[in-house]
Amino acid sequence: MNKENDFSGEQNCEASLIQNPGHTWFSKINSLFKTKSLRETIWDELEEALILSDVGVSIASDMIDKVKTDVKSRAIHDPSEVFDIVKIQIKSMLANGVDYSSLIKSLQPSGANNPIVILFVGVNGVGKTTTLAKMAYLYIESGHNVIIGAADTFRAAAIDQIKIWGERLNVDVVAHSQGSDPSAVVFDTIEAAKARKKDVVLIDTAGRMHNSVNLMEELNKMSRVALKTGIVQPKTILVLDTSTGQNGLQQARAFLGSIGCDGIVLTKFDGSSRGGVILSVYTEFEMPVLYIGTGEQLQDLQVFDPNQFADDLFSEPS
Ligand SMILES: Nc1nc2c(ncn2[C@@H]2O[C@H](COP(=O)(O)OP(=O)(O)OP(=O)(O)O)[C@@H](O)[C@H]2O)c(=O)[nH]1
Ligand SMILES: [Mg+2]
Repeated sequence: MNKENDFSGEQNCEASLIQNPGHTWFSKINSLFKTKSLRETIWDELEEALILSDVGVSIASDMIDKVKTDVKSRAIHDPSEVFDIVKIQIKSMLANGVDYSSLIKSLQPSGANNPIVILFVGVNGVGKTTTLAKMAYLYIESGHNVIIGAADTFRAAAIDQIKIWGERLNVDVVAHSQGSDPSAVVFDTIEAAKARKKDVVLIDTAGRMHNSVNLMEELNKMSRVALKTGIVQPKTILVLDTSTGQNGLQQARAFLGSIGCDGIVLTKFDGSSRGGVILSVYTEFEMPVLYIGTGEQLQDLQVFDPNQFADDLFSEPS
């Protein structure tokens, strides 16, 4: 992993992602090109393999068109050379010309008395609360002081869950009672952060509301309330679940509506056969994946480095 992109410490930098079972979704593509000559059906087989791993139909066919054009214009016949072109295409789609290090840096606190505030949003059960805890861990590891706001007031169990993470992390959790106004929790958490000299405010939100209030309106209100405390613009991290594939992207789009986000975390990458969805995230949200969740433990969050990731995808498992 690229250390420049990692403000968190060393713990998640070393492991090769290919060690992870989540990456079996690309092994089919690896095997397609292990032949002596290019068979006519290769493009259909490649398209099928991409779609089965949830790359998305239009992205898959677009990618194949580009590879085909390149192969034709350079008169390539060797399957391994074609495979190299596929890899280059995938790398460029993952990178999207995005400056990852500045995006990661934008999630760093800017200094005393002006804590960074991050709202974790996403549909039910995608892993918002767990991701918040994992990011809290990263911030703590890199020397920051974190406070958590329990703004998922929809279920009492959600408040208990985040309190348990707070105890494990030894971090204060500001909570109100079930059913209370999430924006009030946001306000109180930021005020507490200022009073207690915390520089990172992480806000857990609900995937649905206890009343008929539109969720988007509620998220907007939380942002407005945060701004009223005098801090800089709060950040929004969208959490997506890999195992829900293309469907999950559509749900998240409906959920977020016109609200943008400042970063995306793709959870449950471990063990999912739909990892190809990572190639569609940018197209859907115009925001790349910044982190990948690879398990249920605090350490199971990896900074996403597109080049390293693509190399890992195609390296032979040892
Ligand atoms: N394997 C795996 N499980 C994960 C990952 N992230 C979260 N989970 C699990 O997914 C389940 C749901 O996670 P939560 O963090 O509670 O999800 P949530 O979005 O906060 O859920 P709601 O608050 O109900 O909307 C839990 O069992 C987590 O342990 C991941 O990266 N990998
Ligand atoms: Mg939750």
